[in-house]
Amino acid sequence: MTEELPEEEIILADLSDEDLVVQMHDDLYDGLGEEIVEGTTILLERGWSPSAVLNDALVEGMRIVGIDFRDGILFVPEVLLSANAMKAGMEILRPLLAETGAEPVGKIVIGTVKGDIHDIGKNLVGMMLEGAGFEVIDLGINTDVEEFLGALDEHKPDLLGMSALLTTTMPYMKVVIDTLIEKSLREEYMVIVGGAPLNEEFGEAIGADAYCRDAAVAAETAKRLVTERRAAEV
Ligand code: B1M
Repeated sequence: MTEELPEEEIILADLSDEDLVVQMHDDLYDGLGEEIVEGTTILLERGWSPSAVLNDALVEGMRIVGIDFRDGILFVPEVLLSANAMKAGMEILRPLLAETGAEPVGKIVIGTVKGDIHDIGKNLVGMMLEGAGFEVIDLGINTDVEEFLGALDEHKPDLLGMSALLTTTMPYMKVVIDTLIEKSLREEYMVIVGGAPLNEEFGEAIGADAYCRDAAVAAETAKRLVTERRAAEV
């Protein structure tokens, strides 16, 4: 009879930065939220910037999860655990990314469109926008045109931001923009869109003001659009 060897416990704090990042990719893959929180904290304590932890440890880990999800190696329940682990890490980074002494530069209403429940990218965009000095009103996931219109009316933001991760839900962005046009509201708000299946061409085709490939670009673009509009109003 063979004796089972006990699994060697990995002490995250003992790992080099490089090994810790690789271990965090594995932990994200395995949906281990506590380990992701610990790894995130360790990297920050070692002087990593919040955006480096976000991109190298969390976003890269999720990219790996996405490949195996696409290839049928991982399934929805497992990916949900990974998503929750990622969110646990993001919660630690949120206040750090949002730290800004600056005056609010503008207001944005954002949401993931109807039929779509992916919110990690949208949450990241919200964090980066907060970090860039925006007040962010986040409508969450599965947001229909009435909810978008209601929030625009209530909050009177400078911008509307929509996120979609599915090829089947991205056309809904056009439904929202067309409704704004129908109600003669399109000129009131600048519209930015983003999400993995979108591209520049799609953004133009649906009549958005800008397509943003990632959260950092979303923050830069939102700032630029607000500055340009304010300058044009003077
Ligand atoms: Co989903 N899923 N999923 N999923 N999922 C994708 C998107 C998919 C590409 C996986 C794959 O096949 N490789 C595929 C879509 C295929 C397609 O349509 N082309 C897919 C599928 C098919 C599905 C289901 C249909 C699976 C099923 O049920 N059989 C189902 C649909 C549910 C629904 O929405 N109705 C589903 C479900 C899920 C989970 C619930 C398990 C989970 C979501 C959990 C959550 O979000 N709370 C999930 C996940 C996690 C993914 C992957 C693996 C990761 C997405 C993610 O969070 N990425 C994804 C594979 C992938 O994208 N590689 C996949 C990390 C995030 C930081 O990146 O979201 O791209 P991303 O955001 C980026 C940019 O896109 C951009 O900035 C962000 C940060 O830089 N961005 C914006 C995003 N929004 C923006 C808005 C902006 C500006 C920039 O302005 C407003």
